[in-house]
Amino acid sequence: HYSFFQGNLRWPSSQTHLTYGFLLGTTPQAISAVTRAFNQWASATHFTFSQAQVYANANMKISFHRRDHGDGHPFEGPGGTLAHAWAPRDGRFHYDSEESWSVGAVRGSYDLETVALHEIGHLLGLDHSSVQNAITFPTIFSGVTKGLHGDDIQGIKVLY
Ligand code: TQI
Ligand code: ZN
Repeated sequence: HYSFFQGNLRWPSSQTHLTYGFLLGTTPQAISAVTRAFNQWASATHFTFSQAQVYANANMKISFHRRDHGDGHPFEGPGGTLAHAWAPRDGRFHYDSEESWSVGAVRGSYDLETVALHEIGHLLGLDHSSVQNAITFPTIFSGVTKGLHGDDIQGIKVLY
């Protein structure tokens, strides 16, 4: 089953449109993959999303970093944490640039879009689910893709 962060952190119910932005230098492949992930969440929830004109003004900010990147949660190189995102309404979503990333299922690499689906779940207020096929389940394998699950959608419905 889905779960929420302590305090049921969420975006204001009146704010159904949220914007996202990419740090300058983000690759077009990553931008496309994350955009597809936002589109998946939009088609299954009451949210709509668009890319902010100005990165600094975006509700959710996506960037790639390696090792110590100043937020107190350093990446540790290949392996370990792949990406992290914060609960509402922080908006930060960081990928570990030292992981092997792919678009789609590629042996030994992590699918950018699948990981974005998971991290956007956190950005919207979902903590981890106990349902194996849920995108918010706390395990993912390299070389595979995953989509949204009814449990994730139900979680958003209940939270909002
Ligand atoms: N990153 C963890 C995650 O996103 C960071 C984390 C640990 C976390 N504990 C948390 C975030 C509690 C929110 C609440 O879960 S990760 C997956 C998963 C990671 C893990 O690199 O381990 C995915 C990144 F859970 F599916 F395996 C992406 Cl899809
Ligand atoms: Zn997670």
